[in-house]
Amino acid sequence: MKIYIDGEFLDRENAKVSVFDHGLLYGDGVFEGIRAYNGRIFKLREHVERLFKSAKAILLNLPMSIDEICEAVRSTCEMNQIEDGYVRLLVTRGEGSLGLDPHTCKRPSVIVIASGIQLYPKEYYDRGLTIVTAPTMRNLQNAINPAIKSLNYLNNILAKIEANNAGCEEAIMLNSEGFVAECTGDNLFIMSEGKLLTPPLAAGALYGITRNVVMDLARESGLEVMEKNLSRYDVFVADECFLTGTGAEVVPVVKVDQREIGNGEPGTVTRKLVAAYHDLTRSSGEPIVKSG
Ligand code: PXG
Repeated sequence: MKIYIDGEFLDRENAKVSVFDHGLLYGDGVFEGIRAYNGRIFKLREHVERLFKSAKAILLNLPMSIDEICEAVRSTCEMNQIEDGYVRLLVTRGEGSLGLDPHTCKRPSVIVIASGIQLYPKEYYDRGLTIVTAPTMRNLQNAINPAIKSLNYLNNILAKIEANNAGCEEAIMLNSEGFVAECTGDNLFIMSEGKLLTPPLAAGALYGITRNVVMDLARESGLEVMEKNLSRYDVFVADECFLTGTGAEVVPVVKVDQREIGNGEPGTVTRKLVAAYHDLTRSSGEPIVKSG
């Protein structure tokens, strides 16, 4: 395995960052999780553009252009002969002093790790997930805005631990007003009265790339799609519920806080979107090996 760090490819044993890197000391940095399917990187540019927005929001000037970062991701996949895989792209503030002032950091580090993918068990898709609401709420918009995909993921990690303690894989996170924001690493959708609904981004969600793709796919299939504030009640009484994310793709939810959703089985619209998303991932994307 070769890992990309600041323009060099290093063996796993030698791929290291300094203990003075503010990414480690303070979670000061940003990241993306990207998938490759069939020798192509899915929505590469969208992920890199979101990385730039996250970096801008934390006043981190990337030492490379969007095209250069796309190329670093592609070449790391090629170097590791990735066909189907998971890519972690991250930028740390870089090495600095022990104090938290980022001005002491000399240069941000760009790291790309391309690995094989640990797929979610097939039964999650066949039978659907059981989830709970986490006691830990989503960060406030004026704290670390949840749209920033920062290296400080403790907000989500706490909620993930709460999900695991309840015997679940995922948990709904509410915002400070009590509306559904999203899950710990996935956006949330429901089907209600024939419409596909998802919380607006202002409810405190990540601007999910899978969320966008799924909204487009649903609209193309003739469904009405709306962003709407959702309460836990709205989720409990929904006809269908599913989550979207790069790792999970589209995954049905059949039980929330002990309430069965719909008839307790993955819904028909959900199943269609699972299949449509699957097809799109296998038929589009940035080729890893350049032809010609
Ligand atoms: N919300 C949050 C908080 C996320 O971190 C998503 C939604 C889905 O966004 P995309 O753009 O992927 O559709 C994410 C991203 C993992 C893992 O290993 C997944 C994410 C983040 C970090 C790790 O499963 N999901």
